[in-house]
Amino acid sequence: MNIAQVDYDGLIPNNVALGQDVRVKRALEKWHPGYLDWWNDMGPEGFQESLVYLRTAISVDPKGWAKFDYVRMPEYRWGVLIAPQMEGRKVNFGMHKGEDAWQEVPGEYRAMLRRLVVIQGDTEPASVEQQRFLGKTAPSLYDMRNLFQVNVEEGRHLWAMVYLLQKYFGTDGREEAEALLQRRSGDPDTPRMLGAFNEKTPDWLSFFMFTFFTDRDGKMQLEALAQSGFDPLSRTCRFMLTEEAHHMFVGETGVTRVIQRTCEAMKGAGISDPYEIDKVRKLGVIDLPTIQKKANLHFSLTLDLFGNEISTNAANAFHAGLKGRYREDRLKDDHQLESGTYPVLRLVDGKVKNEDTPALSALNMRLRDDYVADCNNGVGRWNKVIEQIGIPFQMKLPHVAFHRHIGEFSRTNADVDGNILSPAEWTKRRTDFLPSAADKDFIESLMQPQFEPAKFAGWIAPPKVGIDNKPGDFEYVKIA
Ligand code: BYC
Ligand code: FE
Ligand code: FE
Repeated sequence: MNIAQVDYDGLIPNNVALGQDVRVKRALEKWHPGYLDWWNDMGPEGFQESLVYLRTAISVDPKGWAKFDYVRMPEYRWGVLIAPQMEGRKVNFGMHKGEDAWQEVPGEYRAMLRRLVVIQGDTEPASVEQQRFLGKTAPSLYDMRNLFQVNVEEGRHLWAMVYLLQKYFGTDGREEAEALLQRRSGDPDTPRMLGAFNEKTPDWLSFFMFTFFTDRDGKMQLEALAQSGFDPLSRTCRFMLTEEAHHMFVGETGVTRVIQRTCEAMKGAGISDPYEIDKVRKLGVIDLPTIQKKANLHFSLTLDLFGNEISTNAANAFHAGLKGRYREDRLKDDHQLESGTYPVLRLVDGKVKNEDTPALSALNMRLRDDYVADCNNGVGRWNKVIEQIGIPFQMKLPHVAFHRHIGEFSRTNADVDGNILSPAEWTKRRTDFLPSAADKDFIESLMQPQFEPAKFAGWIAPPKVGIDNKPGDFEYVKIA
């Protein structure tokens, strides 16, 4: 069978020849009911019976891989899809550089590889759990549909990692696959593994910030894992990245539409000072300084997901050929990094300073730098909208030392410009930088559902074009 075609005949759509792999097929079929229980318990609340206009992958050919149709979410065809094998692919970095890429797990790297797959897998259901109540306050059916699209695809990403666990990691893989259905975002006893995935996503501005910032960490990590010398992981991540592009789109256009609506409302009311917060809020839109605070929060929480700036784990994973740099294959150096250095931002005697560090140890920092650059491009596009409407305000990423819980800056307090603050100053000024209880209450007051086709809540502009080129009055979700 052509790898680009997906086999839809069995219970589990796939392009990995599951039909000929009885052991793994059975293992996945056994895991399936638990997955559906999880989806029904922890997936989008209140809309499981609704018909949602969703895309489903039918091929892994980048030119035409998805079809759109109305689907009830629990009936979505979650499947195992991987990108085509590249003939003669090699390990492209680390000590095994130049050897044939591995089709089986190298014994000596089993534990390291399993940990990477489990951590990646854990984030996917976590995000669904974090977003499960948002359907009820969707600002439009268009947005609701996009939320559910992201949710079902994060569900599929869990399937992607579970396939790797079941196929390549034997009994312990099976146990990890079960555990992925047991942990719960924010649960004090069985939390999800990484910090940001235990935070709340309480409102739609948070959702858009999350898909802008946190799904973008997903993109960076998947790009790094797509470089892996373990070929099945590489191929899996390559296809996940195709889906991830839409998540970026939802975040970027979501925030842009909020900003646009605010600026247009200000202009209409003749308010030019963005800091006239009460006046702006009276217009029923979110003032720009509060949008900035939400960005500060989600950016800083997401930076923690890159781990410690200086990390032996990261060095080991690179050295072993398991996790590369962002777009490793396009970089021009020796791809082994045994000798070079990389500048790492550190806290030295209470001051933020760059320090040259062995390049291998600094890989988390490097990926984070690439991430920050990618975020900045998006922020630049937000600012174009503000500028075009003519409001004197610029969105800006906070300093990387701001509001951190992992790494170099977790033991200090910094403001958004990276100035170190005393604990007392931090407490006093915290709500200058991060949403206050009053900010949260205000945003919550705006979160009134708008479920009529073609209509949008007053705090967000309509999108430029519909999904799948549908007209403006298209009913993206038929609510049951
Ligand atoms: N929270 O050596 P270090 C996505 C732990 S998002 C809690 O610096 P390393 C998605 C760390 O585990 C992408 N703990 O760690 C987005 C370690 O503990 P142990 C997810 C943390 O390994 C939106 C210790 O601190 N994928 O896909 O270099 C929606 C020492 O740390 C945290 C991946 O992350 C934290 N934030 O870096 C849906 C890829 N940070 O083992 C989906 C796989 C660190 O010593 N993961 N620790 O007990 C990795 O590559 C790395 O494990 C990490 C951490 C980058 C996460
Ligand atoms: Fe994902
Ligand atoms: Fe995503």
